[in-house]
Amino acid sequence: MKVLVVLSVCCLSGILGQISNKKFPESFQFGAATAAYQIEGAWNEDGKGESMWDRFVHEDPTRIKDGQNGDVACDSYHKWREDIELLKELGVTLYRFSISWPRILPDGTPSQINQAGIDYYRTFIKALKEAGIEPMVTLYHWDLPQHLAELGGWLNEEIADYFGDYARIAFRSFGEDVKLWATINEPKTTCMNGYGSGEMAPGLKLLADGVYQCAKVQLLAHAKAYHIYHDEFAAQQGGKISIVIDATYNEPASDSDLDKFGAELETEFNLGWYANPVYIGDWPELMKTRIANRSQLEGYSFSRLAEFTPEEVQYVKGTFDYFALNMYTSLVAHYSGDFGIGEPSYYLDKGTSTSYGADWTPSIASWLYSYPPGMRKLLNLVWTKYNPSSIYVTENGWATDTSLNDQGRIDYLQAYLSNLLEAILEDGVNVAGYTTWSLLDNFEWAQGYTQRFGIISVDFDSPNRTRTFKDSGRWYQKVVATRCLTDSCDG
Ligand code: PNW
Repeated sequence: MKVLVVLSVCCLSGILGQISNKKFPESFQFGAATAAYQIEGAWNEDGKGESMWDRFVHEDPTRIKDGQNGDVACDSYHKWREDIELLKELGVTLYRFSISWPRILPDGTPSQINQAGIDYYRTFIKALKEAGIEPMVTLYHWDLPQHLAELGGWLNEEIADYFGDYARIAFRSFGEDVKLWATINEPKTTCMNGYGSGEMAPGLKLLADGVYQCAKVQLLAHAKAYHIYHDEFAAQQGGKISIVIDATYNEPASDSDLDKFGAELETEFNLGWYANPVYIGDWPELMKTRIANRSQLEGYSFSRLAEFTPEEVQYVKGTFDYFALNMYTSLVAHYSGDFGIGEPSYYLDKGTSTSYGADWTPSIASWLYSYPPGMRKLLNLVWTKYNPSSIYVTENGWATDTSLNDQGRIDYLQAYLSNLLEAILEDGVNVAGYTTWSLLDNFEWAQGYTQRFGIISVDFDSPNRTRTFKDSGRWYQKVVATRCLTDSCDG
């Protein structure tokens, strides 16, 4: 029995790697993240307009695994004081949350400003700052005003102009107190799930072309907000602004050149798709050539990849003050060979297939596996390829059931943070902060409340939406206090 225990400890640490016992630098900011639709509730209170997520869940509840919605969610619209108390108890100095666009502009346009919505966020931001917590504000975390969805949503280039008007109002209203802005959260997930698989709002299945158009419009919208901030506000307000990009680390399935190419394709069609236009300029070359070739063979006289004009390339290029990275999982990438010409699709354009490592730990979310070295490898890739002055890991977390004893989440966070720390100390990557996903259990989109990401649980059966620390919340609290991932750190 004893032998067995020793064996399992040895091998587990072999897979997970050693946990660093160095300290996080004093300047490193620990935080937590949430998003408006997932926590606020109050979906139609105090003048808030309807969002495309409100419409999506109400129109057909079977779209959500448990038939639930975000009408009440964590009720953070009313319970925000309690949320701030929890952040204080955790000891974090950074809180990433999002503003609901239709809460301040009910139909998405500046023609009607909902003062109650402005007041809500203003009060909240002031209270955060009084508590010594820096707000990191995302302007768009997937809750597009329904009126704009009806104009074509992220397929209509004019939405970039509407986004600019909204962003200006947000900078003007909150910019005195907000020094870290993020324009759009995970444009890839919005485009792939909202306009590709149809699993998320607005539920469209346009894998041949809609996904590319959506990417272009979101990048133009991001760039518009960036330029408005820098032209009209930055000199006075002195903040930073960027876009939040989600990415996987992609490990080649074998040492073969083809699988290495498969991993490169996977990276360019995911991370590069959004990072290249912003950090380098234009779509990745591999995407341009592959999609143009396939479009031609399919009979199109143009590329399905919604190309940028040279002016647009310049307009989007360089629109970042830091890199905001969401990182959860890794993939093993195989090159599939060029697919034959059939129904046009992003997946055929990409030409890869992916799987997960045999020794990676699966979570209850089908897409999320723990492979901690992926964090260090991806941070290095982002650092060297896109050359930002700093990186914030704006989301990273683990899905579990409702249990408060969430050792699996502790193991995941500890190993990922250890790899993040090594990227800082050993590799010289400037990771300035980390906001774990999530402060609270919340509405997990198409999965409803069946998958929990919080380090603090929420009782969705109680009208009080009672919050309770999980084991991982207590663990994180200690890490934040000691800046150390183990029982005792060097120095
Ligand atoms: C993020 N993937 O989405 C979102 O920003 C959050 O709103 C969400 O709750 C959280 O992750 C957990 O799902 C992602 O497939 C969705 O790699 C899918 C992936 C990554 C992030």
